Amino acid sequence: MTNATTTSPASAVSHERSRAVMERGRGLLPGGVDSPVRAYNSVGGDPVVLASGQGAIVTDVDGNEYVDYVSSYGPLILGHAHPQVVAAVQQAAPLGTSFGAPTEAELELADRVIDAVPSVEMVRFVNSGTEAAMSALRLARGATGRDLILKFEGCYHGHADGLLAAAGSGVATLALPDSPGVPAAMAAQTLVAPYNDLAAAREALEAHRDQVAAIVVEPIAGNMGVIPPADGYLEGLRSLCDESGALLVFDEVITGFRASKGGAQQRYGVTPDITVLGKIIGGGLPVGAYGGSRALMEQMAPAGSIYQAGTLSGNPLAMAAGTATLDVLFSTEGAYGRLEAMGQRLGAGLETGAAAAGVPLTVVQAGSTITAFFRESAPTNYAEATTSDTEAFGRFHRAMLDGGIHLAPSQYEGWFLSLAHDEELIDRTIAVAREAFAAV
Ligand code: KE4
Repeated sequence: MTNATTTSPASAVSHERSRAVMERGRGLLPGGVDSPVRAYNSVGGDPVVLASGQGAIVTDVDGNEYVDYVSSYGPLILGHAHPQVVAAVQQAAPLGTSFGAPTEAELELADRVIDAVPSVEMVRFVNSGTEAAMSALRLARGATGRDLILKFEGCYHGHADGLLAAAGSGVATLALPDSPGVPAAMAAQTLVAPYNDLAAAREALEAHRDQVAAIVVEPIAGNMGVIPPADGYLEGLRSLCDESGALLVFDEVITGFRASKGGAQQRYGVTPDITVLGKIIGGGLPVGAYGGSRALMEQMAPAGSIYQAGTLSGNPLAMAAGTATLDVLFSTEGAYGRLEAMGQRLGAGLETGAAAAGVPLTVVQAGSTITAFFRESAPTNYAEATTSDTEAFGRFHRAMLDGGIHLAPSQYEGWFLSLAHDEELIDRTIAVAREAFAAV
């Protein structure tokens, strides 16, 4: 098996089978993928097609191995195919893969989520982060009787129509569709303001007094690259919601159980009204969840009248994988400190390597997630993030891939660390990056 993580020159590494599979895939799936970012459009070249993962290592269909920092974009905080997660799914599957009826499995996971997340007294499971965010906003609209939503440029909350909205001409201007197929009327229910700008958020609320149902925010942004909240920003949003009657929705699909055991809301000590979750709570199986106070959540059908449903919601396999993931994560002594330390080691090594090659690079870290921005300083919002040198990132991405390091194919995604990463793999990544910066 050709091992890309050996010293074999990039040219010796074969990607023949990946290319053949992508050729077949482009005839069956739009762009050959089931989610756009996987197609490598923003970095160029052919994607590597993966065949398996074990711990922090993934193997492609040509047998090349890579240290993985995509980690399925966040769910795999334990690494790939953790034995206890695999065992949980293997034990659940022979009992039946879905029932469409209440099961104890969903209560086991609900218990753990409610116990860990400060704002959640009651939770509802769905099948993706998109579905969770969409449902959370329906709850906010139903509970407040208001229609408008305020979101922030560069924050992503899944692909529900009203959330694919681009900023209008000003923060008080209702948004425009950010994708064909999103009706203008849907986008016009959304206001978009710059992230980390409290004055802009206040202006939007004042221009639409008593009409905004919710402010929805990634408490640590992860979809324009990792961008932490400015000091006081989350507290300011909390106050704006208290003053205006809008509900505060934290989208913790990435940060939930990753930023800390209780997510970003625990790390920053700011409590939202509704929390959106996903990724880690499914251990790699399809899952999403939203939760909040009992008073709010019991407005959802059938306890209340706000409707949301799902054939596979609370799926026993996903519940088993999520429960096993949280049990291993919470029982691992010093897990979050270790993830933080590895993130710091990696970030420092990347910045040193870039400086030695004269490449402008700033690494931003939020716990176990980092982004290496190809720019001189850390961005504080989307407009600044998008001044990064994405061409340089593209060349870096390919050089890292040739060196056996698997990164998300976008400047605006995070590098996700797991408990399966260790100092040796981090140092190997830094060494490969040092060569890659020379190629940039
Ligand atoms: P899903 O519908 O993809 O499960 O979750 C949507 C979502 C909601 N909220 C946040 C903060 C998210 O980051 C996401 C999805 N994240 C992206 C990567 N940043 C998923 C990767 C992809 O789209 O393929």
